[in-house]
Amino acid sequence: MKNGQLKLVIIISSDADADRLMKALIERGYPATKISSTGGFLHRGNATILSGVEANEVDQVLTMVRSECHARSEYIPVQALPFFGEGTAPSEPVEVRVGGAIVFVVNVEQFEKT
Ligand code: 2BA
Repeated sequence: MKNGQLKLVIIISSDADADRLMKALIERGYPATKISSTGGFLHRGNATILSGVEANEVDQVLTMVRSECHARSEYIPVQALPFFGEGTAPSEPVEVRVGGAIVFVVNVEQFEKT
């Protein structure tokens, strides 16, 4: 990385989408690190990808995120949700958005490689 304005792109996505996105990022020469993570709402495994890039590369990274991470709907039994808990009487499943990506772009104050 050069010494321009650096950005850290933080991407939270499903595991399956994250694998494809990692491949796409690396093939195009963007550095990326994948961390296993867990969603607080669904308690499912997901993946967090960190990619430190130049400010003028952020749009290209976001284009790849949009093409690899597609949102869809799933119906989850209400008992599986943390705020209802076990022992809740059965009722209609709840529609929840899964897949897709949550993206934060933050300024990097300092970058060092030792
Ligand atoms: P989870 O917290 O497990 O949330 C999974 C999906 O459940 C969310 O998808 C959303 O569609 C739904 N959901 C979450 N909280 C909800 C609520 N209080 N009521 C109704 N539905 C709710 P996404 O929004 O695409 O988020 C996917 C994952 O991204 C989240 O997994 C979480 O791990 C992360 N995430 C989302 N927003 C975040 C934020 N502001 N800060 C940090 N992590 C975030």
